[in-house]
Parts: sequence; C-alpha cells; structure tokens
Amino acid sequence: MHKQLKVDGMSCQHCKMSIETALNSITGVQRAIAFHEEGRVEIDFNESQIDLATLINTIDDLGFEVITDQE
Ligand SMILES: [Cu+2]
Repeated sequence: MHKQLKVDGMSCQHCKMSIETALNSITGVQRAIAFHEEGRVEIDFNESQIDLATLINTIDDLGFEVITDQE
C-alpha cells in the first residue's frame, strides 16, 4: 500500500533523516521517503505487517505532526 502524509515540523535534512530512519526500520515498511521542504512523507508498506496508525504514531513520537491522512 502506498500512502502520502502531510507532516508539519520538518525543518531540515536532519528531520528528514530521522523520519526516514525510523520508518524504514519498521518491519513491513518497504520504503519511506520524507520531503522536508514540502512537508510530505511517502510510505510504501505491507498492510498485513504494519498498519498506518502505527506509522503515524512513529512520526508523532519523533516530535512531528501528521496533518492529514490522504486516502
Ligand atoms: Cu531538522
């Protein structure tokens, strides 16, 4: 499944890397890319291994805010 999330609070390359590192270390995440200048995170993941709420919580726990869940 592919999801695009709007994420507030990413200000630099470090923010981008911390989100990408955290998401890509989760079992079931195939690929996560953060675009800090656009405030956007793209995630490809296997729904049978991980759910979207967990991925959103992971981003929130890093101190960023997920604004919308675009279907
Ligand atoms: Cu930063």
